[in-house]
Amino acid sequence: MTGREEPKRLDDWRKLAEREIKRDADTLTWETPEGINVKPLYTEADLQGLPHLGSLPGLAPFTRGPRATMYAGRPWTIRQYAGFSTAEESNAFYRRGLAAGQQGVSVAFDLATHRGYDSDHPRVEGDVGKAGVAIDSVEDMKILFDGIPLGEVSVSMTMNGAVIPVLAAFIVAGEEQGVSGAELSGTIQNDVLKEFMVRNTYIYPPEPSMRIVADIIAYTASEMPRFNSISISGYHMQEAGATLVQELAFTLADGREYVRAALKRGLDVDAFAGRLSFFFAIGMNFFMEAAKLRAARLLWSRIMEEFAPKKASSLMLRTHCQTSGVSLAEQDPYNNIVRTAYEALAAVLGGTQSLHTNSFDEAIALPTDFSARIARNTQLILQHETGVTKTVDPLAGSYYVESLTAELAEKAWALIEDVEGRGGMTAAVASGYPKRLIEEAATRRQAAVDRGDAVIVGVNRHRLEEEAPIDTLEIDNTAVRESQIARLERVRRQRDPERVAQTLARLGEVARTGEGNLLEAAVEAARARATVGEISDTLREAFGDHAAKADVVRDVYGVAYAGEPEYETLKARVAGLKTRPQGTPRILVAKLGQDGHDRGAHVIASAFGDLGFDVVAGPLFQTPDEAVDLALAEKVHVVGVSSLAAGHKTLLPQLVERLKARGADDVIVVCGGVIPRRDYDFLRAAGIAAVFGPGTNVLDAAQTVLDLVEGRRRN
Ligand code: DCA
Repeated sequence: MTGREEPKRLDDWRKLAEREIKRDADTLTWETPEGINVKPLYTEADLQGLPHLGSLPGLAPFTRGPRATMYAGRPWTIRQYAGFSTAEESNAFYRRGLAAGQQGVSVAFDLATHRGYDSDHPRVEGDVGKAGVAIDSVEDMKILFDGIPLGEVSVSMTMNGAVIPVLAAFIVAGEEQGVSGAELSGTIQNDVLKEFMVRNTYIYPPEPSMRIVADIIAYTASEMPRFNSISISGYHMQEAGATLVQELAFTLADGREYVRAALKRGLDVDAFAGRLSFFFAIGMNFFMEAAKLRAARLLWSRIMEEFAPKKASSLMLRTHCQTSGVSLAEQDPYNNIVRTAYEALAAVLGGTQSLHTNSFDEAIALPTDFSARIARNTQLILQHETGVTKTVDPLAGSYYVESLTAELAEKAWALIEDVEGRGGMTAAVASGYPKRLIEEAATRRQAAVDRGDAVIVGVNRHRLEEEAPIDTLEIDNTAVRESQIARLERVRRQRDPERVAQTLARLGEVARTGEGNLLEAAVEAARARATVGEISDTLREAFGDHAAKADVVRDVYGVAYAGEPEYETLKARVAGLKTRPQGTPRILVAKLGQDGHDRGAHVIASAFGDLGFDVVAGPLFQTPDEAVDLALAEKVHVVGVSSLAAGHKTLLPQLVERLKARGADDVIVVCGGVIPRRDYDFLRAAGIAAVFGPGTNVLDAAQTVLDLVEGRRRN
């Protein structure tokens, strides 16, 4: 069919279609959260005038892939993100994975390490070894990679806040394994802007944080040419609720900002641009996700053209992808295997270089050997059994996917320009603009799920009457902490204290004066066995700590529900309390420990606020004592703790105890987030009035909290 004949034939199709469905064919158009109207039919006419068509893989602008042969030449890297408990346990887990077909390592650190605290620091009691592996010094790092040849296996490390001490410890562990910096291959995340926006494992304020990024780019460009200096990440934005357009735009705008920071530091663009890498989430909107990666490559080459590089590889976007964590459900968890497989296929059809597939139990706990095997095999089966590796960019030319690629690129470009108009990403992040857009999108998404407009099988449709429990991994946080503390003490006993003091003093000087490279100075300190906490504290003294302000988005959740009887009834009940003795119900939405995942807390704060509750949004990283102080000062009826990083069994009982000790046992404590069912009884026995696991309908949660406030329910 030629383009010219199309309009007439399309009319015929429309008539036929409307006869089939007995309504207007336009009612089949689906408006996605990105604001893209997905039509039921795409034709050759949709390709007309698309500016990006006709390119080839391996050649700029790389829409069809960064390599000429893509997976036909070499399949993507199966790189599973993992880490928990001690370095010994994580090392054994990596070795089992590599023996079973995994091709690269990706380290998950615990939150104490992320935030630059040694395992013996009092603020991290509930966090050590929980959501990742605890690393306090080079000695831990050496154990982590024992028997894994660092010159051969590439290692990615998700580290942003404490990136200087952790990368320094990695470099020294390599050295002591006989592998020089020049031989090390891998990636460091080192993407701090998205930490301020969504992930929250920052330590220092934005400006010195950007200097850290630039120093690492400079150091790796000269000393570690095989190492990717940064992994510019949209993943956490999508996890926090961003639409795909927001994820694309903010990630690429972040990338532009890092390039500017490196150039400002005097680097030549071609000296570092080829080692910038990216990281995207792959959710359930299958074709849109594949198109997103194609659009990302197209837009990145457009952005990089501005800096006039001479090497074509400087225009190239290479990326890691991870299947979406938020798309997984606690309910009917084996469905997650299927979700992950579809997402993996979308990532591969989009042309990812490296991929992590989530384990089906990740909505609830850390993966077991069994769930990790299925996740790994999901990729091995894709690589070896399906034939998807045989042809480069197989979706090219699809009317639908090419249209989506163009539309995503166009919409993301408009948002990138919008950010540019606000002075670039650092300024936009400081103003809270991207964070606000993402939170609004997250709140809208939650409302769509709660209303059943967005279907999740096993959660809001086809829910099982009874869930069979699954085996999940539990970390004995106290035992890990004790063993870390014992090793820390040994390290401190065995090192030369003078050398430690000297190297830390030098690091402090580099930080204060701006002369010299922070990573270079930290490598010296790591060689002397200065710990992650000591190196971070030295930088804290020079740079200060960053504290974010907690804001509550208003009138998004409520708007999505306006007129719904259930919502209106609840709102009336809340309003009715105003005139009763206790007054308007007040809730503190609290985050305890180093867990910075605040999407759930924001959605709850926003929804409860719209329902008429007085909401106090607590700051991140509170100790139980600090949360109690705030609860009493604000005279709240309820403390709602959002916990996503497994600290609940340590921190929640402490919170209840502290409230009691202050004579405030009438304050109701509830919690929600990633909390395995097996912990519910424990928490209830510890005095938690209600537990809301993943997939809880927000209105149900609000109703329970209201019942508790009205004294209708007692646990
Ligand atoms: N033919 C020949 N060589 C190829 C081909 C091909 N078709 N495809 C890739 N290669 C080469 C690459 O050039 C590269 O070699 P180089 O480093 O010397 O240039 C090597 O094979 C590895 O391939 P690559 O595509 O770079 O894959 P990875 O090493 O896995 O790196 C990347 C992927 C996204 C760049 C990296 O930043 C990464 O691994 N990120 C992971 C981030 C992460 O794990 N985050 C966790 C949340």
